[in-house]
Order: sequence, then structure tokens, then C-alpha cells
Amino acid sequence: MVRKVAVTKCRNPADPLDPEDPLDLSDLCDEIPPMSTSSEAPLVGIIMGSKSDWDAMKGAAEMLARFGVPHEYRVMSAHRTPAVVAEYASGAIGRGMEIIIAGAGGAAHLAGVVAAHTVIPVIGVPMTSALQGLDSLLSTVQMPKGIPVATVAIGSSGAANAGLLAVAILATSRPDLRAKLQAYRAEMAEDVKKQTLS
Ligand code: AIR
Repeated sequence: MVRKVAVTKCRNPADPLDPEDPLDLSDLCDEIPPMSTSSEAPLVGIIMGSKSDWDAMKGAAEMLARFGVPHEYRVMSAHRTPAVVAEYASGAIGRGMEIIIAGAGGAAHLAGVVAAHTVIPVIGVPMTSALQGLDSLLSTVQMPKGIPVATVAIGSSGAANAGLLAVAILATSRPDLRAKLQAYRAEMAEDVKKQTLS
């Protein structure tokens, strides 16, 4: 018998829980706003190992929202819900997704496991941890030859940069997005030039 595997997502509090579904971890997502963004199919999936990662990972979502990129965000764990991760990653291309951003901390295998199940680019974000994120960084970045994960910096800077890197990848075939990215860089440069030390 094939067991139904639900993709864990951050449930809208207005929606009922599914009592039949032991994999429904959506109660873990109380502090994460309902999944996303727009009615368009997501181009980027943002996933994280725990709701405790959201404070940092929301930087990726904010960046994608700033550039108008349809995206979604969900909690799923390579260790606590491995079947959910496999199903999500395997189904990403079929759902029209082009990039997955995966954040996890400690023994951070989420990005690597996702990359093993799909050929779309996977960006790994190491979360801060009991070891200041060094364990997360090494377990995300040190992938074996053949299965790449593009790893960004530890924590919230990394999450924001993961969003920007996703935009840059999408922009290779989307001139409008490339123009927005160039405008963002110009704006950032202007801000730096205005900075004074008093
Ligand atoms: N984690 C969850 N499943 C596998 C891993 N590596 C990570 C989460 C989080 C850390 O464990 O990504 O960074 C602690 O999770 P929690 O839920 O205990 O706060």
C-alpha cells in the first residue's frame, strides 16, 4: 500500500488540521505567516529544517518579495520528516519551480538531500547553531562530487543573499529581473556613498 505523504507547509490558521495525517507538522509553523506571496505558481521554494530557522530565513523570502518573484516557504526536516523532503524535492520541477533555497542548522543535511532529489539549482543556507554555525556550514558546503549545493554565508546575511542569488539565476533569462537587480545594486552603492561617520 502506498502511504499518503503530505507536504508539510505552514498552514493558514483558518484552515483545519488534518487529524489523519501524522506528518502534518503545520502546528510547528505558528509563527510563520501562511505560505506565500502570490497566486502565481512559485518559481522558488524556500524550505527550512525548523520554525526556529524562520527568523533568519525570512530574509530570503523578503528579498524575493522585493523583486516580485513568486515563492513559497515551508518547514521540513531531512531528519525529522525525510519522506516529506524527498517528495517535495522530487516534485519541484513538476510544479514549475526553478530554484530551491534550503536552510538548516547543526547536522545540516537538508540542502544536500534536496539536491540529491532534483536537478534544479539548490542554494544552501547554514543556520547559526550551538557551534556558531560552523557545523551547519561544513555539512552544507562539503557536498560530494556530482551533487552540488551553492552555499551562502551563515545566518540572516546568507538567507538574504540566497534570495539575491536566486534572483540572479532567474535573471539570466529574464531581462526585466536583470534590470531590477542592476537598479538594486545602484541603489545600494548610492546608500553607501551617503554614509557618514559622526
Ligand atoms: N534541523 C532540523 N532537522 C534537521 C536539522 N538539521 C535543524 C534545524 C534547526 C536546528 O536543527 O534546521 O536549525 C534546531 O532545530 P529545533 O527545531 O530543535 O529548533
